[in-house]
Amino acid sequence: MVVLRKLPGMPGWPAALGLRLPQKFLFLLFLSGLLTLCFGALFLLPDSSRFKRLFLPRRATASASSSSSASSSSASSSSTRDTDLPRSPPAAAEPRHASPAAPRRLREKLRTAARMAGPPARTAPGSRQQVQGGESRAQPASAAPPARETRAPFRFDYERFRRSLRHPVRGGRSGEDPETRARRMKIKEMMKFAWDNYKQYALGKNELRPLTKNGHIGNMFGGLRGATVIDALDTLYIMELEEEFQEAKQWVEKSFDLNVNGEASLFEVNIRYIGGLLAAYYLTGEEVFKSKALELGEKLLPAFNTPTGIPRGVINLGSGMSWSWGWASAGSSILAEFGTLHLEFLHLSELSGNPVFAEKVRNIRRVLSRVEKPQGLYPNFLSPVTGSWVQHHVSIGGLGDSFYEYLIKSWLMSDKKDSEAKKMYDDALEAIEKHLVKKSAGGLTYIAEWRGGILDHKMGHLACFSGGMIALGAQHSTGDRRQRHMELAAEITSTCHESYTRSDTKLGPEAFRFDAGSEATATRLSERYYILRPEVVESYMYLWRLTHQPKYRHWGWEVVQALEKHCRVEAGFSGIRDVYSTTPSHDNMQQSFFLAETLKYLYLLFCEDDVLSLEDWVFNTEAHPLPINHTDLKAAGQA
Ligand code: DMJ
Repeated sequence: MVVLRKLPGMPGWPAALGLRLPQKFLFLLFLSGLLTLCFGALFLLPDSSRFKRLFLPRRATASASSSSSASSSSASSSSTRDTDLPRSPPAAAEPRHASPAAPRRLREKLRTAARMAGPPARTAPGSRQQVQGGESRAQPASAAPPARETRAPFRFDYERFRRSLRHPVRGGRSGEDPETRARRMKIKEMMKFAWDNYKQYALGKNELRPLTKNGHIGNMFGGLRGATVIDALDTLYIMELEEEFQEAKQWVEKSFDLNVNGEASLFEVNIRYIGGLLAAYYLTGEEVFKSKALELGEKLLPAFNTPTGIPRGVINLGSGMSWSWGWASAGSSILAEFGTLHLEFLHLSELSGNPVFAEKVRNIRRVLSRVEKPQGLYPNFLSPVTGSWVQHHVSIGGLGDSFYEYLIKSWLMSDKKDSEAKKMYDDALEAIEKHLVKKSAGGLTYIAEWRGGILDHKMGHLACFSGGMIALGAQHSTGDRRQRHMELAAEITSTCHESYTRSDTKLGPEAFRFDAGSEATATRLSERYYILRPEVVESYMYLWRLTHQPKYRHWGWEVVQALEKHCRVEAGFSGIRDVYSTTPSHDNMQQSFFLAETLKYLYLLFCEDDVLSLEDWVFNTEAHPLPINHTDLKAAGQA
């Protein structure tokens, strides 16, 4: 106690008061008691958090402070994981200057002002933001617990989500005829065969090479492995291939390494890996799928660091550096790539409580809704620097396709709240109907491509998904429009079926044309191949569910038979090089989307409608089911 030390030449101040020894002791005792009381009071007083900050380590003060920063949600660092979440999100917390000494009404006002000031970086269960549907709405004030309470990090309420579903995910198993069941079982056997061979010869590689019986890694996924495992998870689960699902899950737990350093396609990683992991989580509730999806999602965020926020197509998953595809004109980004992130990114925000993912895709929407569209059409190439179109090529097939798909599905996934997406979809479809939909001399309806105003009378296999999409969208139109769109969907699907029936293998070519006397056939050698693509059976599945016309099941069964005859080899399924040759040569590749999409859509075609019901789920463009946000049940507290 420095103050009591006797200074040279000066009497000590207790002595100066003329105290004797016992009195001195009593005085010292009293003084030390007083000091202890004062010091302790600093901590006991209600508004003592500032003093605490002076004395306690920074981390321990997190729950006492109401000052978590919105910018902490930034993409960049691993500090955005659940364990590091600030415990007291600002939207629900009191502003720093609102001491309990302030009158209650003033404190209420301050709390309301804080809530309206904008979304927090993170949200806690009591103040969760609705991130689906392009909206960000705070829950009512009554849901927010008092600011000073210690809160747990954000946790997605999986049980609540499951209660919000209207149908059991694998359906109720009623009312099916024996033939339908037998066909479904056959498709399940095909899935088991595809998986078993992948597991035996290529587990951990991206795809199986079924002729040479080894694995293929490729360069699309930036060093990530196991594309077939991730793509197959939900199909295995839905088909009740329990043992195989466990094998796949174990691989994810033990061997799926995200610390890779390579160039990945943002689009492919998103639709296959993030989509596959999200679907596996929603179907099973297994945390490993969620945490891997979120970790991977954060690795994709640097791709959005461009002047417009439109992401570039390629990203190094290790360094975060990103760039545009070398083949994309003038460093542009591709419509079908940056336009196919919305569904997955909204779910990443929903599951993490971190709005950064949703903000990224809302910004893409903003740029697209503002840019001028030639004749109402969306060209395929956009500059991420200027936000303007780079080339006027429009296609509902490759380079454009899933952008349109994600507009209508964003609206559906938002429980029909995202009206901006619906309007963009309706307007785009109107322009497509007006400028691109044509009828061939032989009466086949098709959707042509558009190059600066000149039509290319060609349809890619990829464009055949549009029959299903247009039928899905038509369900929510009325009167003439609904009928017109259902007819268009059926006609396009029928044209795609023609592209199959007109080949010798009964499988369709990569692209088919309607010029120089050809009708739904490939005219170039380079367009005759079939790589196990799903788009045609995808449309059969939607048209079946929405019309129940038996022809769609018949057409699907034709595909099953053709796959068995021409694509099944000793160790898996392979694509073929020429659909017009009865002795086709195989390309030695079992694509991961064959397990994710082709076999899943075929299986669903022979299921009752309540298996992955369209009332509960939308399929991402890789056929991974993502749940619809049933806001009515949530609002009513039934979920
Ligand atoms: C899949 O990866 C997806 O369907 C994507 O949208 C387009 N191409 C393949 C399948 O053909």
